[in-house]
Amino acid sequence: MSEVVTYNREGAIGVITVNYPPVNALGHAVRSGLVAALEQGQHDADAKALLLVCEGRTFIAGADIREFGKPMQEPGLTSVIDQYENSDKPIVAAIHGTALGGGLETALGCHYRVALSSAKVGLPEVKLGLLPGAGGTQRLPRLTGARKALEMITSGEFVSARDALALGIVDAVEDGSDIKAVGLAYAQKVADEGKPVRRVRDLTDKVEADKGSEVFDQFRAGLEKKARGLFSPFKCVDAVQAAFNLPFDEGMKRERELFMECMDSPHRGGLIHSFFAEREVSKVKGLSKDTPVRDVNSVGIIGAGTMGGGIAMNFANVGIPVTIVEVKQEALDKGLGIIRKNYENSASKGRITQQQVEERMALISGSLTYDAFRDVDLVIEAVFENMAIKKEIFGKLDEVCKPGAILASNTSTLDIDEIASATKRPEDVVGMHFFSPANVMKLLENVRGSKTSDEVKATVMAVAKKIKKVGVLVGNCHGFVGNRMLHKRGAEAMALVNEGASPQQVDKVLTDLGYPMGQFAMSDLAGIDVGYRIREERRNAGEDVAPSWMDKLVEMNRLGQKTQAGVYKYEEGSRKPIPDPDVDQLIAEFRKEQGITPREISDQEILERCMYVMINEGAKILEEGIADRSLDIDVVWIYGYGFPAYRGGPMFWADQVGLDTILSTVKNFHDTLGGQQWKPAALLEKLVSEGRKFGDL
Ligand code: 3H9
Repeated sequence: MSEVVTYNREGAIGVITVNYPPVNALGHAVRSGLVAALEQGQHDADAKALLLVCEGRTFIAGADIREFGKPMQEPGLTSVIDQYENSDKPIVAAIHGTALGGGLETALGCHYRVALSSAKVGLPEVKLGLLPGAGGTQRLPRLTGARKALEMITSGEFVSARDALALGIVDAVEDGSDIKAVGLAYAQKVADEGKPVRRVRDLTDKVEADKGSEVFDQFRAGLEKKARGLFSPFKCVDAVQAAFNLPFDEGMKRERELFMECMDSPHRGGLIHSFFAEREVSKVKGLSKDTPVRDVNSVGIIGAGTMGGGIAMNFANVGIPVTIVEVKQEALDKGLGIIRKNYENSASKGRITQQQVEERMALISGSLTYDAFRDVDLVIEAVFENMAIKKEIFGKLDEVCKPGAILASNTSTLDIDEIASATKRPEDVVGMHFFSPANVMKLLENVRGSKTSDEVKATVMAVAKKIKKVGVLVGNCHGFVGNRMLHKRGAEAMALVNEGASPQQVDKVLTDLGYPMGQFAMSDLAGIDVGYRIREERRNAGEDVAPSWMDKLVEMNRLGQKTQAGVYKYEEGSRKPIPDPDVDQLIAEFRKEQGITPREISDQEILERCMYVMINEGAKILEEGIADRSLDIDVVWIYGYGFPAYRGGPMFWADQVGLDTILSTVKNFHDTLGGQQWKPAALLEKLVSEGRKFGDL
């Protein structure tokens, strides 16, 4: 028998135990082990009932995702589950941790389910671009009815053991931590009471009740908005509906067909890449599990603006006290007031309780003096982008903070080494670049300076995890990974409009690709005065900065969403960008002034110029070692800029387009448009000449 699944008997109960770390995924060894162990149990005359239980941190967390795309080795999961369901002896699944995907499907093939109260269950396949492909779409609705099954399967969200009990997914919930003892006791009860084998496939009452229901069309309509651009959520609805329209075996066949359609869709590859990339980014080159990590039990923040306030909330949310320092009481009061308002908003939507609002606010204090930072473990500076001010601040922090405190800057572009040079402890200085709104966006771009110690790097990565962000460690350069690429895209988008495209045409190409918003809608959200101020500063410093039609908008006090007009106009209380003929007029006049004759620009040219300029820059970023792996860049873009996860991130997307296609187009733009941004990255040329991809690095 396989080592990963064992059979033994305890009294009258035959115990099948899965032990396949880290998450007992249903790889080939587990599937064949499950079949062999079941056979033993069936032949064990002294076993009155069987128990399926897992070792380690969790019940089976799903199919082994690493096997997807490779030839399937028998037995398939559906056949394994059929054999369990058809067992003559009743089988109890004992659930701890998370029973997910194929794991929950296996449990649904058993005849009874008992769970620890800490456990969760779910069918998250949709998050990988799939649908439950081993009976989940046919068995779950037979227990829960259509609506709840659709909710769980189209969202992929987990439900708690107690909710699962209420929904009929599990039969009993027990407190405690010893899942084997809980499972044995339940199986013993089943044996003692002579309970029958109860097959979910045979349950009919919920199916009859929801046959012909309108709920399927309601879900499809809802998904048109929620799941824009996605493929598998719609297939999930089709598969669940089959449970209500077809007999069980035919429903299973339909599920399989739809599952294979999802398997073949490009979204599956992108989402699975994103799943693993999100986990890989925490494994940083040069750091190991043995790298010491400092305790961070208290945090200081400089600046109570939007960024500082959002950052503070992350720490308060996980119980870490925060002190915010501002220059003026008024600014401090305003910042603290906004934090409270944000929490109150969450409470009014039922996301947190009023008591949690008070608990979190109690963890956030304000001060007007740096003395408040004497004992904190980490300080994050979040003032506006000005090197002289940042250096002054870090000089002061160096004097005040205790030895070993980490001094971080939330700068989005500036040189971490220069900031660190204002201190006598550059090894403790690091960038922690949060994305706005900082309490919502999942990315934390941690920036290593040339002298940042390994301990500090490891600590800021651990802090990211603690505050439930995805931390990516990157090198130091202007704009780091995310903004360096974004700036190239922004310049190209501007150039396209100068040459003849409209802002809405550029934005539509980007939203069609799957971005939540285009370049110009994003500028309006951030405020177009930000770029204006930077351009003005550079002009004042004597730099030759090209004029821009955006400058004219700022001079007309069209600053973006905050003034209800920028590149687009906005209706009161709405964030929906509305194209504005006045802006088209202004752009037309600007072109005339500049002597530009506008031309028709195709969507394909917009896509290539906006995306390939980023890919070329991404290749330079890899070449320079600013990002260690292309997946680091992918994760930055998915979690910091809303790049569609189903496309796997920009570098993964580039691999799918084909690096040879991208290189020849980049060369063409270099010849026709010119500019450093189109100089092909040496790495791109090398990869093409070797027939390799970014993902092979
Ligand atoms: C499915 O079931 C299809 C079926 O319907 C039909 C089939 C015919 N496979 O997240 P963590 C690895 S689709 C392989 O850091 P946590 C993960 O990469 C599947 N590996 O831990 C990581 O490896 P490493 C449906 C997997 O405690 C390690 O385990 N199931 C799988 O924060 C620890 O993971 C899902 O979609 C897997 N299925 O969270 C569940 N899962 O240490 C996906 C994890 O080398 N998994 N790994 O980096 C999860 O949601 C979380 O991993 C879980 C644990 C909640 C389980």
